[in-house]
Amino acid sequence: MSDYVSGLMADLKARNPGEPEFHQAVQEVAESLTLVFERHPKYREAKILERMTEPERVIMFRVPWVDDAGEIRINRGYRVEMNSAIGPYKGGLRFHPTVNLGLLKFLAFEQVLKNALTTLPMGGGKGGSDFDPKGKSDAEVMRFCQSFMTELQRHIGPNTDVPAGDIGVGGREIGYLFGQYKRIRNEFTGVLTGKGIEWGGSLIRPEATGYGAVYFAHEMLGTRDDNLEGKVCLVSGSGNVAQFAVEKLLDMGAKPVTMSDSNGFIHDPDGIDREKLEWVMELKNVRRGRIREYVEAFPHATYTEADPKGDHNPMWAIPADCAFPCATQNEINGKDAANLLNGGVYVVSEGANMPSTPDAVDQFLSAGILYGPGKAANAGGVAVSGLEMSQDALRITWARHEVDGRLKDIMKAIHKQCRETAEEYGTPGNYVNGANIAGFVKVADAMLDQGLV
Ligand code: NDP
Ligand code: 2IT
Repeated sequence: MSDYVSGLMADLKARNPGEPEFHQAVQEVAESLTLVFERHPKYREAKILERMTEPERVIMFRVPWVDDAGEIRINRGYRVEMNSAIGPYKGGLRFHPTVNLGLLKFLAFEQVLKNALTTLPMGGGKGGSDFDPKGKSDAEVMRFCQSFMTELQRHIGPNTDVPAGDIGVGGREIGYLFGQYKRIRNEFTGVLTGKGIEWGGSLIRPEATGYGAVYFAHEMLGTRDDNLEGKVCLVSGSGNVAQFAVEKLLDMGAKPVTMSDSNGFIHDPDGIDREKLEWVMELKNVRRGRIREYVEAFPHATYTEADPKGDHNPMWAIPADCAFPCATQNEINGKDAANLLNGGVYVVSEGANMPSTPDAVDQFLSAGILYGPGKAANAGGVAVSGLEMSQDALRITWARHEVDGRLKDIMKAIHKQCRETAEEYGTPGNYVNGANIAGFVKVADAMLDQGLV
């Protein structure tokens, strides 16, 4: 690490104590940027990275609501408006008990660079709450969402800040949030993405992140004259991103064999086919059940309970060709990475944000496998959110094949930028450097153009 980067990191940690995920995300980017700062001292002199790591604005607020038993509950709401150099703040909302300011700063920081890679004009932000939708009734979720939006609405708008979904926030939550925004502001605008198709949503938005991560893997394999046909794939998670990653893997002729949730994973050596996937979608999206129920419906599969005290996740030790982590941050540690490599995995395409620890990333890079980091590989979701904003502004709806075609082109363009940038900076095949540098340079140049703001 250069003296400049170690100084910057020491300062960042002192200014932002107790935010380990934020430190981790910035450290990885700063290390990639050493190569840029050597060639272009102007970014260092203008303190671009120091400015990029300080949110333009953070909003924190009380979210009071009443549960079905009549008891008053208090949660904390957040919106981190990180960077608006290339467009309105854009990024998801996460509802999960682990949400805190540091976690959202990591996600918002990643989002800035990711959005820059999409080729669309979107700045970066992230928000959410420590509210846990699990086990809550629809009425409770609605009351929470209405209270959350009653405060958030004064800070967002279709040209200011456009939230969307993330963990714990799907179509149901976006619906309740949108309804309350419309009611308070008396305007029907594209203030959120991931909306229902009959009320301003875009076709392919629910599918986009999972599909995009598979398209990205397809592009990476293409550089080795290879493809996904017949490949055994490990997928983690069973939410929005995981479900549509599995669907697209099936379209591509691959064989997905695992899915998981925070309680454990299922392994189906026969492959999760379309019928089984449909069953999982019903389980997760309608019944809101647990993945362990899969083995009752499909007894050839096995279920392994997660061991919170374990030093690794045995799912990543299953022999396979490709891995698609689609659950959460830091779900692949150093031991898991070693197991993946030992098990024959040579493609990792990240549907989740920062699912691999720094140790895991180092191992993937040293092994020279095709490793697509989240900010490139999962950018398809926010890219189609950008397309949803365009359709809302034009008051039109594009056909499914039109949006899917644009998504494919965008994933191809992201892959090309990462690849060419990695090469330009002397680290061919390193998509981490490629993504970090290409995303940074686009935002940094816009910041230089716009002066010290
Ligand atoms: P969902 O809430 O739909 O699904 C999340 C899945 O991950 C669930 O299976 C959940 O299990 C599991 N999970 C969540 N937290 C943990 C945890 N701490 N440990 C183990 N498993 C966990 O969210 P999404 O599918 O939307 O998001 C998944 C990942 O993709 C996240 O990292 C998100 O930031 C990223 N992402 C999402 C995009 C989108 O468009 N939705 C876009 C780009 C990235 P359980 O039900 O037990 O909680
Ligand atoms: O992490 C992400 O890119 C998302 N959760 C999607 C953000 C969006 O605005 O669609």
